[in-house]
Amino acid sequence: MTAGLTRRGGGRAGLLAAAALVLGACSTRAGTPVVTIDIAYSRFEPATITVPAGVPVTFVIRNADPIDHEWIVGDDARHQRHRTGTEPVHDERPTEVSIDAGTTQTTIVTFDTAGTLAYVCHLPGHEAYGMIGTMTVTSSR
Ligand SMILES: [Cu+2]
Repeated sequence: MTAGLTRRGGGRAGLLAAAALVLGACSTRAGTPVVTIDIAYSRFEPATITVPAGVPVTFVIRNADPIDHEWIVGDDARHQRHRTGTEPVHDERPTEVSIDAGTTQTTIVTFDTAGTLAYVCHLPGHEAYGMIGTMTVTSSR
C-alpha cells in the first residue's frame, strides 16, 4: 500500500532513483545496475535511461495498465522489423519482453557497445501514441 502511494506521487523521484541506481552500480546487491521502468497510461516512466555497456543490467518492468504491453529495446533496424512484424508474444529474447496487464517482468540485458537505442511498445497504435523511450548506453563506468 505504502509503496503504491509513494510510486504514484513521485514520477520524477522514480527517475532520479533509477539514475542513482545506475550510478551506484557497485553498491547494488548483485553488483550490477537495476533499472525499474513503470508503464502507466501507455507510457514508459522513465522515458530516458542511461546504462553502462559491458555489464548485465537488470530491468524490472511494471505494467500498471489494464492492457498488455511490450518492451522492446534495440536500434532502428530492430524497431523497423517489429513495426511490420507479427510475433504476438515475446518471451525468448532478453531484449524483447511482453508484459501482460497488471504484471511485472524482469529481464537482464548486457549491451556490448555504447550508443543510443530506443525502447518501444510495438502493439498496434502504442508507439504512435507515445510509448517510446530512449536508452543511452555509455562506455564509461
Ligand atoms: Cu503498449
